[in-house]
Amino acid sequence: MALRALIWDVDGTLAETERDGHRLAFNDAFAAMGLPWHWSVDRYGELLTTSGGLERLLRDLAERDDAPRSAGERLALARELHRRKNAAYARRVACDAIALRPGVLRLMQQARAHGARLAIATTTGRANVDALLSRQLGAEWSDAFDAVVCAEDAPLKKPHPQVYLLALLRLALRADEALAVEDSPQGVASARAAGIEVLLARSTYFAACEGRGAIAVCNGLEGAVSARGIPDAAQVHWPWLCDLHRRTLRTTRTANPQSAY
Ligand code: XBP
Ligand code: MG
Repeated sequence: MALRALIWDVDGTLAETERDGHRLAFNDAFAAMGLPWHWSVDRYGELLTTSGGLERLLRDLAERDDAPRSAGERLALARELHRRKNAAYARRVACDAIALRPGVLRLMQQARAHGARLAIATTTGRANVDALLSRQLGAEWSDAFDAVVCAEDAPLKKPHPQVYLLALLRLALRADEALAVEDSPQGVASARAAGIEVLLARSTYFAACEGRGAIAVCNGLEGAVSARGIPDAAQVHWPWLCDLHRRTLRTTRTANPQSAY
């Protein structure tokens, strides 16, 4: 079975959007609402174990003494902050503040040149993806992708597999025909729960992630990448990924001949 699609995570994978994008935009929203709150780089790192910006706000509000006491008021406040955060994020990424990670464009082009398809599977909202990618890839960015699955389509956030299952459905592919590119443990768990093998390209916030569940691990697509049962490569490139995918399927089939692989 050939590798037919690469399914990309967005935040942390396509671009380092968290520390200098979403985090700063959350702080913009706190300031705009006159709240004396500020998420430091370290605090945001703690909060990133919760997927989803709204869910992250609700967690923080539940943990602070100076937030509204009732759950209903906290939800209303979190929704308004999240709305403002997304508007601030769009303004920030529109001025080219956050570039794609090195190697992303190259690997996308290689995959497409070999007839593979591209998809997006993200926890963030469509407007945030649009703001980032229209700046980085141009207004017609979505033409490059056969499926774009965002928070609006898959409300069950990673590590739930919903977003990846939906991406497979829209691509009309089986799990063993695709490979996910992720940066975080929640992302790896989400793709694996959908049966998809994962390349982990660690982002800054998940630099210490061991990569359990991923078939290959690197710190970036332009740097060295390692995987079990195949020689390391100096960078992540399409022929190496196809070789890895083929060997992985062969091993899985040998170990479990009844499996879908
Ligand atoms: C990462 C997330 C998102 C973003 C913020 O998504 O968990 O919540 O931090 O975006 P992924 P929202 O890595 O799956 O792309 O505020 O829109 O949730
Ligand atoms: Mg991510």
